[in-house]
Order: sequence, then structure tokens, then C-alpha cells
Amino acid sequence: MSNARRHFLARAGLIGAAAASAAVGRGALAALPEPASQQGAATAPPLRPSTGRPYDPVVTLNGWSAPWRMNGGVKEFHLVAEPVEREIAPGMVARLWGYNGQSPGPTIEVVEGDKVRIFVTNRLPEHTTVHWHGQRLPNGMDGVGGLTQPQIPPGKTYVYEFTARRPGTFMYHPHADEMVQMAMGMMGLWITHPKGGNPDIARVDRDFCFLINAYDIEPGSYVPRVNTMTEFNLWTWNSRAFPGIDTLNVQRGDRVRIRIGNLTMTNHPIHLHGHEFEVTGTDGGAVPRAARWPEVTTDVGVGQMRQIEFIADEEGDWALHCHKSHHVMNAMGHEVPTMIGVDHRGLVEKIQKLVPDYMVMGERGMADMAEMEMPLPENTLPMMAGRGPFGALEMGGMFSVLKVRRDQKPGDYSDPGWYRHPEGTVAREWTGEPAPAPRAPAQSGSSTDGRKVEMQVRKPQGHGSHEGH
Ligand SMILES: [Cu+2]
Repeated sequence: MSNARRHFLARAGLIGAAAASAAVGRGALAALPEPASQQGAATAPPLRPSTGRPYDPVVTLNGWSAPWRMNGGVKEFHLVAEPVEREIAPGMVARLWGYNGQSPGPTIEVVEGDKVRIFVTNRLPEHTTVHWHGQRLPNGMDGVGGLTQPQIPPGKTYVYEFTARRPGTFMYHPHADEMVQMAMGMMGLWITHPKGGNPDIARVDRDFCFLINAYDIEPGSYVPRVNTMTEFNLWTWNSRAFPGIDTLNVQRGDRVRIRIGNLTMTNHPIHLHGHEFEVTGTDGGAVPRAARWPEVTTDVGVGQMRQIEFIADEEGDWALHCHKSHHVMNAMGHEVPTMIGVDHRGLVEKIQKLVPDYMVMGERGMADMAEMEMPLPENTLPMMAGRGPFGALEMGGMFSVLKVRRDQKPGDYSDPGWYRHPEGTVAREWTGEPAPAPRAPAQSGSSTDGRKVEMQVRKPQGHGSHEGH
């Protein structure tokens, strides 16, 4: 080895040693940020920022927000696309694809003007990308596989970099083998908080968010069918179905914001009881104040986001749900004919001689099904479930409760239990004179001369889709 060469190596070694002692973190910052991971489906408390610009954090229903690290003024996040196990509700686990241990992935929270770098590692068996829905960004950061970037192969990590230019409610999801990857649960929320005051963005006391998603998981199985177009059987918020969706617990008088994004194949009219709200923003940004109007239901179309706001000034347990009645149920056989008004007595006894377990459902409506303890295949949720202070709720799917309490402390998101109604404020049984008996019923299964007539009530053939109901 020449002297010059030896001299060069010595100098390089010295420089290296000086740099290492000056900033131990520099080497680490050149490496990938340690990806955070979440195992359970509990609602994490708001992640208060300890570095970067200040903001009021959101609460992701049955989810969490991703931690970041500051690297030379850039906020760095690390998403890992991977197979995950998600509890849809107690009693049922789904094998999905998601990010960082769960589906949906963690909510990413940044502030308007932040420079952001997101590392995306692909641990799926096939390629993927991430599209940052609603963002202003350089075209090559838009995440459309094949169009704006090569696909991210399994095992590789890609880097996305852009400035969060516009405050608002956004989401992220793959733009690669989309039908499969979204049917498998790959999605997450992105919130860009305003920098300083914004005339169209109010400060709120509670800021909740969730994504609407849907799965088709055959009773007794774990993996969604990925080719399903419309006939999903699990209607979920953040990959949770009632009674697995946490309640939204607030203090009376709070200004409450709820941000909702829809990544299913159909629209969802989201309905809140007891209050009127305004749509204050979409994924296109804040709605100017003069353009807002009051609503109690807002339709969230496919690929849309809505942020609603209201003052929670009525105490109680207020239902918050999708208004499509088939979306507040869990997996069920839609081939069940409508049986209301059909008299099965006699027939059942005959069948039971052949099939001892035979049971008829739906003769008096389907409410019985919420009370009945029917044997279910393993890993299957009952069609209607959940108990309230007055009995079975007969709900499933996209249903939760806004709990407004006088004494729910600021920052306390814990469940206060069921509402205690003030005396005399609950619907009650009439105990006076009974209602008159129905008049000779031409419409209810008897002919006018009192003879029994046969009634056939069936849903139209070919029903099976949730669309159009
Ligand atoms: Cu719905």
C-alpha cells in the first residue's frame, strides 16, 4: 500500500470518528425509521405532538395515529404494507392486509406546510403502491403504479416526499391491484391540520375520524372474498362492526367534528340522532361558511370524504349509523324468504319429525333473531347483536353511539356507560284503556267472511344485492 493511500485512509478514519462522536443520531437518521406497529383494535388516545408545529390531534375510532421522527426539518413516517389480523368485533377475527399491524393503517397527522417523507415497505406477497388521496403533490408522488411510478415489489421500500400544502381530511390506499388490496383492508386516514387560524376551520373540542369499509367473509371463514363487487356481508367502520365499534364519548357543549371517508363500493348515508350538523369540509377542503346547511344525514359517496360538525348540547346516548338498514346487520343469508304473516304451525311439527333441529325464522318479523341463541359457525358474528340498557339492540355493522355527558372531562375518551335518563323522560307503556281491537282484517291473512286464506309473501326473485334498497 502506498504512503498516499495510507495517509488517505487515516484521514478518512479521523473524520469518521469525529463525525460519529459529534452526532450519534446522524447514522440512525440515515437508516429507515423504526416502523411502529399496533396489535389490538382499541381506540388509542390522541397523539399529542412533541415535535414540529403544534396542532389539535384527532381520535381514530378503533385505531391510532402514526408516530414520526423529525429529520432535518422533514417529518418522516414508515408504513409497512403487510398481512394483519383484525378483530372485526369480539368473536370474529379477519385475516386482512393492512399497514403496521392493523387494518386500517395508522392515521397520518401533519400540519399545513410540513415537509413529509413516507417510507413504504412492501411485505405483501405481491407488488403495491400508495396513493395519497386528495393531496396536492408532484405528479411522481401520486402513487399510481405504472402511471406515475414503478410498482413496489415485495421486499422493497420506496420513498414518497412532498409538502402537505392544503389543510383537510384525506386518505391513503394502494393504486395497484386495487380491487384485491382494498377488499383486503389496505387503507388509512391522512389529516392535514391548518397552520394557525383558518376562517373556515374551527377549533373543536373532539375530532373523531373513521373510514367506511366492507368485507365479504363467508360465515366460518377468515379471509375476505376479493372478487365481490356489491354483495359484501360485513359493513364496517375502520374494519370494525357493531358491537365492536367504540362509542364517541363527549362532554355536553363540546364542538364535535367527525371525519368520514368511504372506500367501499356503495354510498353510505350517515345519520346522527338528536342533533343537526353541518358538512364543514370534504377531501376538496373546507366548505366556506356561507355554503353550509344543516343536516341530520349526509351521504358519503364512494371515494368521498365528509367532515361534519355540531355542538353536542343534548345529553344522552345518540345513535350514529348508516341509514341503509342492510348496513346495520352482520353476515346473513339474503336468500331467506320473507315469512311475515305466514302461519307455519303444523308444518314445523311435520318437518321436525324428519329434521329435529328445524326452526322457522321471521314469522313475526326478524327481531326474534337478536334474542335467539342460535348455533353459529366458528368465527361468525350474529346478524344482529349488542345489548343496551333496555334489551337487545338488534343491530350490527355500521352502528355506534354518540354519548353526551355533562361530566365527561376534556380529554377523557373513556366510555361513561349507559345514559341515566331523568325521571319521566323515557317512552313508556300506556296503562289506561287498551287500544280497540283491529277491525275485521281484509289485509291480514283472513278473508272478509273469516275463513283463513293462504298468503304468499316473498321478496322479488333475484334479490341478493344490497343495491337499490
Ligand atoms: Cu351503509
